[in-house]
Amino acid sequence: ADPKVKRVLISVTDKTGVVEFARALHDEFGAEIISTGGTARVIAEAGVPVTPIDEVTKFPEMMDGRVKTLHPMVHGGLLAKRDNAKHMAEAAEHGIQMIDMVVVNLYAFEKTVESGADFGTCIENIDIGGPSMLRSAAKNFESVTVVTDPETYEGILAEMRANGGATTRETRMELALEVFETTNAYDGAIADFLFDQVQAAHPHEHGEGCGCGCEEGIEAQGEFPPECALYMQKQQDLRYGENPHQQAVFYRVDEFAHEHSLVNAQQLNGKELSYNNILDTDACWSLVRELDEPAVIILKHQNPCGSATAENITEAYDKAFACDPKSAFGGIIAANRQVTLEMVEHINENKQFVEVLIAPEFESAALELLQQKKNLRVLRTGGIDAPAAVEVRSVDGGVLVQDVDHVSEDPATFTVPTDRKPTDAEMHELMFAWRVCKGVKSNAILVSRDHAGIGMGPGQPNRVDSALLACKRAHEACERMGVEPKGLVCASDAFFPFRDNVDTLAEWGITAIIQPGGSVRDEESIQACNEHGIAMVFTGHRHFRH
Ligand code: 93A
Repeated sequence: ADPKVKRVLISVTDKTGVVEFARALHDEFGAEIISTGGTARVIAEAGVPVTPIDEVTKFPEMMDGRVKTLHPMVHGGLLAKRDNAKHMAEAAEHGIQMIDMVVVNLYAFEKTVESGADFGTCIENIDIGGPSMLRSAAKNFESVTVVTDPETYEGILAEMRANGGATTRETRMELALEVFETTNAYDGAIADFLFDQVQAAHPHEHGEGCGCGCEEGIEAQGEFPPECALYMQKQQDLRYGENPHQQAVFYRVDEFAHEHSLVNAQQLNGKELSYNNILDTDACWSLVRELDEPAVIILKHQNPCGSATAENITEAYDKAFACDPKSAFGGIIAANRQVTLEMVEHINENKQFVEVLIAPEFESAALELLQQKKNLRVLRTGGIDAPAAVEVRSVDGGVLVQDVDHVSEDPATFTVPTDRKPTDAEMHELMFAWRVCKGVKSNAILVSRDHAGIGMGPGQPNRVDSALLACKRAHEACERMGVEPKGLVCASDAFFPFRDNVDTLAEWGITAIIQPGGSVRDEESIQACNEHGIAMVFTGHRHFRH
């Protein structure tokens, strides 16, 4: 038969409903109530008879309450197996009486941490005795009922009333499970807290992979992931994948698509899109949509090797092409305005071999000229809405879903930590570089001049290498264009961990820098800028692209 609840130990921080519970246990079931300091006081004041814990342990609560219930009189009474003669004989020998029910909730550790309490207070609020009792009772759920949530008091009383003053085994086992879930979460919170403290004691470069959890401080916005069945419909069988020995298919997902998505673009000319065409066109189209002024992006292998904004789309194309004509060969072109005949004529004059040209619209004469090249894939999106809200990538055995990365930060929130502030012209240029840099693979450095991304340093695992590449390309571009390498500004997708990036950029004549900031060694980079007379802007946002 289920053991009747005759002796109950109550020790709670959250005292909600505890008096009523204790009264019912005493009045209706004749249970003896044992309790610790504060809890005993509350119960006694309400007129319910209660045995103070020190009468049971024959020890006073000591060390500011750190040791109250940690005693064999308590734990023996909880852990002894009632059907084990040896256990019961040992209990009898030492005068240990059985405890049939434990009612415990823990020191509010998490609340204490959240309240911003000092370190010592947080430590003091690590409950040791409480979890110990919970665990002892839960382990011995065959005989002991363990209650840790005031919300369950009523239900437990009801069950005892219906079950001759005992709980059922099923309930005790469920309660035991609840206990280990609770103590598991509780220990997790303590470990998180100490982890932060240990990390704080060892300054390090915060950033991706630093492992300190600083990344987790960023809250996801709104409902996420969006309600989505991920229903995929085959859009197109592809001839092959990234390489000819790989098979591939292109699927559409209606939930992700909108009117002007790549997946809905109308192909007006050219061969079938290949796997790599689709990938690169997507990157190119996504990036050109970030720019408000007439803009052209020329992209190769996921990176914008040409990027520019201008008064009109033809001029934007000319400037984008001039960034790096060699890399532009075999690239993708995306325009954020109607493609003009003039622009197509310029593409032809440059003898630029183009894989895909994507734009919202095409002048009819422009299209006619394009259609003379039967291989050139021409995609018309019909408009230029904001890109889709979510992005999905596959990993081994799963998929990753995230919000699409937009440059949505408000420039009014940017700060300038350097002695020299950027001039208006520099600030304008920096904003262009910042937007385009988002589309460059990390570590990304983009050097721009006159609203053209003339130097790109993509994908290097070492930011100084990215910076060097970008500067070198920018200088080559200036030489080709026959202009002085002046008025060069630079954007970095993530912060500078050391001042060497600034020193490198200074050597190549960069006058202004835009970057997120947030390194523990920001001061060194600021110092370097001040030495070189560089103006630097912190955006507080980073734009990794992996
Ligand atoms: O400081 S403790 O870790 N040491 C103990 O021996 C002990 N026994 C119970 N904390 C201990 N408790 C906790 O005290 C309980 O988990 C409960 O949260 C709290 C109730 O204290 P009081 O009855 O004095 O309000």
